[in-house]
Order: sequence, then structure tokens, then C-alpha cells
Amino acid sequence: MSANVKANETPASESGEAPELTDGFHLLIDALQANGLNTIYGVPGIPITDFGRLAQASGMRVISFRHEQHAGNAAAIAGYLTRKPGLCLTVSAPGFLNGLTALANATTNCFPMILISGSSEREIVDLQQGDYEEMDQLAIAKPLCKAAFRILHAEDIGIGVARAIRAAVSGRPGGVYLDLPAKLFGQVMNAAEGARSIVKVIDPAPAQIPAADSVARALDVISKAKRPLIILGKGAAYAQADAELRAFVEKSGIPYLPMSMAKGLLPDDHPQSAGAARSLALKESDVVIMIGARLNWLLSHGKGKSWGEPGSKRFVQIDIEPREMDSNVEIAAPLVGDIASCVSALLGDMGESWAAPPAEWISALNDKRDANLSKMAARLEASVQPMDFHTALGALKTIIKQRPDIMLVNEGANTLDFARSIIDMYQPRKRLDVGTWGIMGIGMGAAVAAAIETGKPVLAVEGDSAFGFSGMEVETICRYDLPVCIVVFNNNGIYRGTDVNPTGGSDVAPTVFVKNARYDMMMEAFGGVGVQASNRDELTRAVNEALDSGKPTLINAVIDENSGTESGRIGNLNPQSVVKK
Ligand code: ADP
Ligand code: TZD
Ligand code: MG
Repeated sequence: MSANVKANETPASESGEAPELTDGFHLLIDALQANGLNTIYGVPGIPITDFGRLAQASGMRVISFRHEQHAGNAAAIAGYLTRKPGLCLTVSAPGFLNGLTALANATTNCFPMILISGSSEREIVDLQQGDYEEMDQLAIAKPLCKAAFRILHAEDIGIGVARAIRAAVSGRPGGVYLDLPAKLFGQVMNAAEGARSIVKVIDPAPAQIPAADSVARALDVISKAKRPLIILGKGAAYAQADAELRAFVEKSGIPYLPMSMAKGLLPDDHPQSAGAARSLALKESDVVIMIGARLNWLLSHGKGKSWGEPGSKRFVQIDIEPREMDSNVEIAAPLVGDIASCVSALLGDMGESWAAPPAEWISALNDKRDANLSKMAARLEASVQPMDFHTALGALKTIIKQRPDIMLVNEGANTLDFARSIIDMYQPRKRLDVGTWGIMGIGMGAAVAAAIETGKPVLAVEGDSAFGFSGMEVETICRYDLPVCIVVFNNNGIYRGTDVNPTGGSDVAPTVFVKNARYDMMMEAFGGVGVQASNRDELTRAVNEALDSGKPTLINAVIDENSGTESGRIGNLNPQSVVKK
């Protein structure tokens, strides 16, 4: 009898027929598949190589990356797009650590994912006897994610996976770590008992209905507003309550501002969008209704100059996480629940004759929006060469307008900030970017997940520095033949390419890269299409060809190296030395 066969099983020799067996590998596959989790993003190696093979053999999609961080970012984006936890699979210690950045980033962004990592033998790890890739992974993961679990016995795989799924998607979504020591995979148990141990999670993210008095309080605050404003965040996009949100915005007549990844929840050219009058809207509003958005640094914590006179605002906030209320400023009307339920409750109680906001407020915002848009229009239509950000992004803006259902991935500093404000989005959950941390390196992982999860073409608009963090995944994109078109905004460096080393030494300045690099040739190395685009027409043609053909393409867009400012729009966050040396 194998050491792994449990004592209460009838040995084959006594019953006359061999009991059907299963093992940790198959139980894990069964548990994931039973819950509709059919795609794994990861990097193979000890002890999970065979698991990947068997998962593929069982019909799961197993997407191998070149680095775990990008596999993890793909899993996080899969979670964001599908509301099911994205799966990332890593090897022990170093692979686990590479995936951990993505797990922490997913948790920060409220994206559901599960990092499943193989780990070394508990007995050796705990005695610190120097096992292969030894590390106490569970302890390290715990403070960086929403929940962390370890499964030691094959019969617990079903419940362990169920626990991980529920932890990832219920309440505020986030990252979950699942630690699977190598020995678990080979553990054998009776197949029928194994099948009974699998748990299909019932209603993994139950509706959370807001209390009636909190709905009444919110409507009372909103109805007294003279200059109301709605702010939509990526929690609202995640919630997939698109119809309810649109009905609420339109019935209320209240202008709205989308946060970056909420763009397109309602089309950016919607008459109530205050996107192009953002500063005025934040400053002058008197009641702000936050829907799935946090008052963190991205909104100046809800206070300070950009929010106008101190004490001039009252906040209504809809969030599934009660502790989000009063995180930075007082919330006059907290509405705790899921967005679909909260918005439906508001809509239900608004009655037939809801009064639109005062006309002066609407026209002040509209005038500002129209003035800002017409100021910008000439620069977006210009065709300067070498291209600046406006010329290149003006071209991409037109393309997205013509193809509103493609997925857009965006990272960089200037490349991010300009693209966010210039490129209009028309459909929900089409824009994927650096999120809450402003993290570089999400690009290729997000692009792969966007292509795999949606089947749509992907346009990845990447700063040359940003692209470098995940650039090796162009091989992954070619290997799976994904319809991804990457445009590298090549301004020779971080923020711009013009810094010089003040000592006159031979090292270039820390923000400067090799001049005139040909990123397009990286794509050609793996059989994809590489194009160098030096002007607006070349860029437009190359992107359209890529999106039509669906072939993996990298366009090296030559951007003036003088173009761009320090840290894009957040240069104010840089500390400055006051000591002159
Ligand atoms: P943004 O960066 O776009 O402003 P944040 O990531 O800061 O958005 O905020 C998202 C918020 O949405 C989080 O506070 C999260 O708890 C909340 N959230 C996520 N999903 C839901 C949901 N289904 N219902 C209600 N709130 C949600
Ligand atoms: N490392 C990580 C993981 N995240 C970061 N945000 C940074 C470093 C710092 N950083 C930024 O905030 S933007 C950026 C870095 C390195 C790159 C900006 O250069 P780019 O974009 O070429 O991508 P532009 O268009 O030249 O501004
Ligand atoms: Mg750059």
C-alpha cells in the first residue's frame, strides 16, 4: 500500500477489485473546474509543472508567461473583467515572490485573484534546514493580501479552494494566497470520497442590500444639493451594474466624473460627462456622490485646494466596504452595500418627478467643458513631426472612436496621463491601466488577459520605460498568437529623453535610455509584426492594419524626446532637495 493511501481504504487485494483513486493534482483541477475557473496564468517549475500539464490535459487553458509578475497581473485583470477570481500559478520562493507583487497590487485595486503557489516541505521549512527554494510563504503573503490559506491534506482541497474563492470575490474583492506544499499534489485518496469533497461555491458574492434609512438619508442629502456631482470609480465598473448606473445618472440629471478605469461606463461623450471640466466640477460642487471610488491620493483625499473652500462639500458614498466610510473626510451619507443594490434602491425611492440640478450649475460645467475641448482640438488634429503626445494620441483617439469595443491598456507617466484625458472611451471596462498604485509593469499581463478573457483586439499604449517592465512577454503574445497591438511611445526615456549627467561623466542621466531604440524589432524576433512610425499617418495606418489583421504587432512610435514633463501630471509629489551642493 502506498504511504499516501489512507488506512481506511480497502486494499485492492482484499476486495478483489482496485478502488479508484484520485490525487492532489486531480482534486485541485476538479475543485477549480467545478467553480467555473478554467484559465490559469503562470510559470512552470518544481513542484507545479505536472499540475500545469494535467490541467491542460483536463481542458483548462494554461497560459505560460516568462515572469510570474506578469502572469499575476493577467490573473488580476481576468478577475476584474469576469468577477471570478483570476488564477496565477507559481513555483516556490522566488516564483512566489515574483507573483506576490501582482497579488498585492490586485488587493490594493480590489481585483479578485488567487495566487496558487507550490511550496517546499513544511517539516524542513519550519526547521529552516535549507530545502530547495525554502521559504515560509504563507507568513510572507498574509500581510499583503486579503486572505491566505494552506492546504495540507488532499481531502481538504475542495474546501480550501472554496474558501479561497469566497474570500477573493465576496465583500470588497481582493487577492488570496493559497499555499500548496509539494507533497499535497501526490497524496492519494479514494476517488468517490474525493469527488464528494469538492465544493461548488453557492452565491460566492452575495448581494449586500443597503439599509432603508441609509438610502433615505442619501436621497435627502442629494435632493438638497445645488451643485451635485457623481464620481464613478473602478468599483462601479467592476460591479457590472451598467444599466442601473446609467439609469441613475440620467434620471438624476447630475453631472458625473469617471475615474480612469471607470471611463466608458457611460460614454465619455455623454452630455452629463464633466470629464473635460474636472477641476471646476471638483472645486465648485456642494454634494459629491462617490460610487465605487475611494477618496485616496487620486482625489487629493477629498480635501485641499482642488476641492474648493473647506467645509463646502457634503459626501455621499456607496461602497461595499463599511470601513471605507470616513477614511479621509466625513461622509454625510454612507451607503454600504453592493453597487447594483444601492443604486437600484436610490432609483426606486427617487419617485417619478425628481428635480434636475439647477440650470446654472449645468451650464457652468458645460461652458467650461466646451471651452476646454475646443482649446485641445487643434493640438489633437495637428500633425507635428517628430510627434508629440498630442499628435500621436490624437491619432489613437480617432481609432478608438471608430472601434469602441477594443480593449485599451495604458501605462507610463506622460503616456498615461495624456492618454487618459485625450482618448475617449465608449463602453464599460475597456480601459485597463496602472490603477491605485500607479504601478509600472502591468502592461503585457493586462494585454494578454484582455485578449484571452474578452476575445477582442487589444491596443496597449505604453511609455518606453513602462513597456520595459514587462517587455519580454511579447514572446508570450506571439506564442499564443494574440491580437495585441502595442504602441511604444518612445521619447528616449523616463518622462523625456533630454536629461544630462551634470558631472559630464560618461554615464547617461538616470532617466535616459538608449537613443532611437527600435522596440519594434523585439516583436519581429518572435515572428510578430514590427513597425517604426515617425508621423501621424504612419501611426494610424500601422495601428489599423494591426487591429484588422489581429497579428501580434509592436509599433515603435517616435516621440520628440523633449516632449513630456517630470512624472506626467503628478510631479508635485516629488520631494525636492533644498540643499545646494
Ligand atoms: P478608483 O481608483 O477608480 O477611484 P478605487 O479602487 O479607489 O476606484 O475604489 C473602488 C471601490 O469600489 C473600493 O472601495 C471597493 O470597496 C468598491 N467596490 C468594489 N466592488 C464593489 C461592489 N460590487 N459594490 C460596491 N462597492 C464595490
Ligand atoms: N517602478 C514601478 C514598479 N512603478 C513606478 N510607478 C515607477 C517605478 C516609477 N515610474 C513612474 O511612476 S512612471 C515611470 C516610472 C519608472 C516611467 C515613465 O516613463 P515612460 O513614460 O517612458 O513609461 P513617459 O511617457 O516617458 O512619461
Ligand atoms: Mg518615455
